[in-house]
Amino acid sequence: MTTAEAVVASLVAHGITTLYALPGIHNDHLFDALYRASGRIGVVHPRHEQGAGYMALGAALATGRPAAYAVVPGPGLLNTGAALLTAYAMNAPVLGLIGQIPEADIGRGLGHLHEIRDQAGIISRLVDFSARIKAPGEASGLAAQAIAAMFSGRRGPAVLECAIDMWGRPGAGAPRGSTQLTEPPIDDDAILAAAEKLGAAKRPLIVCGGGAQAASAEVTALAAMLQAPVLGYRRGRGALDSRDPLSVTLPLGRELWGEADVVLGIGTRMFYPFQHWGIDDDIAVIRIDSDPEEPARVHKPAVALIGDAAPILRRLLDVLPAHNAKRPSRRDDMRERHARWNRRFEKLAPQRAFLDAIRAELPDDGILVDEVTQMGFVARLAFPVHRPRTFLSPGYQDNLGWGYATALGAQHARPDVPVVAISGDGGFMFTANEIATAVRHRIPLVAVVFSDGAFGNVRRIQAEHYGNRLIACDLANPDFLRFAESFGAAAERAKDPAGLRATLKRSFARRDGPTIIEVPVGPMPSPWEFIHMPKIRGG
Ligand SMILES: Cc1ncc(C[n+]2csc(CCOP(=O)(O)OP(=O)(O)O)c2C)c(N)n1
Ligand SMILES: [Mg+2]
Repeated sequence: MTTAEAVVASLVAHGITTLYALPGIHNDHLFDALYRASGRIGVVHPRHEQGAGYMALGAALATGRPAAYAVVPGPGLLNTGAALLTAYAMNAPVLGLIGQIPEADIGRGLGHLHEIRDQAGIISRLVDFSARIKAPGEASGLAAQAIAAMFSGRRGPAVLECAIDMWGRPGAGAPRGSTQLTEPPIDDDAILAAAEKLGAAKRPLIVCGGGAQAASAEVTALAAMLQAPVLGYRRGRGALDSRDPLSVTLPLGRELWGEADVVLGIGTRMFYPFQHWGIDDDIAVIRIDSDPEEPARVHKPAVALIGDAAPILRRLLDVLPAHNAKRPSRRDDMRERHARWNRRFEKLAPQRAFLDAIRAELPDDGILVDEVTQMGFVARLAFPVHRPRTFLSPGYQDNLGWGYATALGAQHARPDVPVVAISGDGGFMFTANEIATAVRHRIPLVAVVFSDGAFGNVRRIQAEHYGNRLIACDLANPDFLRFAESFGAAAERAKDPAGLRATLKRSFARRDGPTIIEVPVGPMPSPWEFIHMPKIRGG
């Protein structure tokens, strides 16, 4: 086998059935190997490399499975930079296959096509695991190692580089099958300590991050056992169904943080609690995290459990009943608190009405991909999420423009459920070129573009805090309907929430290609008072 054949066979052996990839001469042997493996692995070719990175990210987030992309070196790699950065910030298992100049000339500065200084060094700043395949015999082993690295310790992306003259070279060994991942053994002393603390708690609280998405059943059982509210904001949403009165987002989560005596953080950096709301010694912190460095990064926890959340929580659920105090049901109390915050959320009625229309049409297992937009900010707070991995929000990079292409990847990887992307007119145009990819590959993504003719969020900040000195925030837009239709996509316009609901119903029924829905809107009320809230603990 050639290096390329071995890498392709390795992807297949690890259950990867699509490569999101944009070709170029450095990777011609790789694409030829893909051609010959076409019964086992497909290629989706986007129109810009960022589309390849984001689509792999969307596929990984929507499935929890590894996803891969391939691009040429230099500009190709850099074009995927924001997607790779976001994959890192979101601990998403994305594998990048990046081309290289001729092996013998790497580092010599001769100025080969697409050469970039110290490509390996740049990559090593973006991901935790990276390597270059320096001989065909290394290909299968490195591919297996890269994919294993994506699922061990702190989860995240990995990159393999391969030189233009290495892909086609014969001498590679057979692919290694799915690597058996060795999780650290569960620390039974720590389980007992956690069970005793949580069992004795008067007002326990659970905080979920992205690491809880694979432990939804366990989180649900633990919340019921403890009668503990479960805070999930963005990455943690959907670990507990929003219909459960114990399920909270911001800002109710902050109120509960202020009252809690024991908190269990599951696969979360606890960024809002620690950095915004404050921490003191009256709350015992228990952490579950796959990254051994994470639990003590900001505040030393009373107990830290290292590893995958689901098996740790299952052990905790076994041990906890023997230590658990009787607590009254929190159902009525939580209902009353939700009602109180819902009244304050009335300020956000314009956004909520559109989000309600989406929720009414999107089935429980349908996926919403949010954006850095007025609608997205409110969705993070108030869009009901019923299942894990059905609310995708771009993590702490919060990079405008991730939405459309990431949602395409999610929809491609989950053709069985409807996926809807919400964007502003600003964010949508970052990757609107990928409508061509959606049409070419018949991806039935529904994108709702809320068009206010502005980088609205920036505009409002300039209006409110900079004396209305507006700069660089007004937008000249295409006619979105004619734009979408010119690609061969379906296009609709909705004027109000009822209209949006009707167009969504039609759009979700269309399964052979994409739909773009434009919703013209005016300025929206600010959600920021509900997101950036002051300290509530620690003086
Ligand atoms: C990569 C990136 N560049 C810039 C920003 C800063 N930014 C945040 S919101 C925003 C405007 C968004 O405009 P639009 O998508 O139209 O949404 P709207 O606020 O109008 O609803 C900008 C430029 C960002 N978050 N990410
Ligand atoms: Mg806008």
